[in-house]
Amino acid sequence: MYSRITTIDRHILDQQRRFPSATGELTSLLYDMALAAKIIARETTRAGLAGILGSTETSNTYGEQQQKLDVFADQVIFRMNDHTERLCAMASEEHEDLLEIPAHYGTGKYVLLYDPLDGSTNIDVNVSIGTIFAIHRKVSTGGRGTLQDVLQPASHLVAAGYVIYGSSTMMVYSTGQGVHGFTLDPSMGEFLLSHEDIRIPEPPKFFSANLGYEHVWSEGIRRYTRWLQGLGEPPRSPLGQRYIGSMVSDFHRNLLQGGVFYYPADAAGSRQYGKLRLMFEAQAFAYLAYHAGGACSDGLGPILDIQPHHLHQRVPVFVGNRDLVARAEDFIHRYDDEWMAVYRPYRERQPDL
Ligand code: AHM
Ligand code: MG
Repeated sequence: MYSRITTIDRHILDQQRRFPSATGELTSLLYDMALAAKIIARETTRAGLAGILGSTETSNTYGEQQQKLDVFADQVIFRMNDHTERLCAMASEEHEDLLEIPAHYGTGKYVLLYDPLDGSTNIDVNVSIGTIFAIHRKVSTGGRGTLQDVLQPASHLVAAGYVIYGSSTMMVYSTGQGVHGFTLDPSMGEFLLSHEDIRIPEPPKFFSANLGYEHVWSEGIRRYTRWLQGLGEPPRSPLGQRYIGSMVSDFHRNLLQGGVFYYPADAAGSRQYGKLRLMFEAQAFAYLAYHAGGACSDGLGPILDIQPHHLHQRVPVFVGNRDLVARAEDFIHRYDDEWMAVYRPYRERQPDL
């Protein structure tokens, strides 16, 4: 028997009550994300049956092939939010430009950034995938949202979260007052509070990186990896290695069990700025890690503090237990001057608004 049952709706409302001046718009926006998550969950679990699997003809702004479920999830989130008058604009990883609110609808004081289905190359092999979202407050002065509203550092976020479509569907979110996880009961269609006030545990258990790329990594990243394996200086006990290749799942596991996930830049070659997207992936995880007692860095400093310059900006990511993230920065600062000289100007570029 449960001792206390809390739905996500009630939890979001309880959080809002802590801010007497809150108007309820953020609360409603989070409800809508939970509803979108239920619709996407329904389709991801039925994907094989519905014959929806496979690739569409189109590709996204990175030239990568889109899966049909990406398109579906992208549209669900957009349509859920385009007419509510809570948003001034949206931005999705699947679209090159800012998504404007249709002219016949009013606008509101927030901007929503989302990656509708991250890790979508895993869809065809039944590996967990996820939706990532982040919410900034409108800062521009006109009626409609602009790039200025989107290109804000993660330290300005008012909320962020993700949904993981795995052995069960979970939604994890924060509005800056702890990180909370909810598990979907499919029979009731309700997200129920299952993980209250998540803190990244100590000691950490895992490191998560694609070791297949070691040949393109810098000296600092290679030494860092050996250190995590218990083979470097200063001595430490080795961590286990786990890598799913679906960032929501890798982050989620480390959030609950302790560890570090990293997707570094290549020392040279095509990914010298990393692979992951600052606005659609890294900002949300940086915010969640911070509010769960952890840290997130691009190897030079906190991702929370990076002033974005481009909607589809790339960023190296190290996220998880604080000391493991700090140690990555340490190795990079000691061994990777050459790479830093290439990356720093990109990181510090000013937005062209
Ligand atoms: P995507 O946004 O195109 O799905 O790519 C992001 C995903 C992350 O979920 C994951 O951490 C990473 O790509 C895996 O990349 P790789 O296969 O290079 O290890
Ligand atoms: Mg993605």
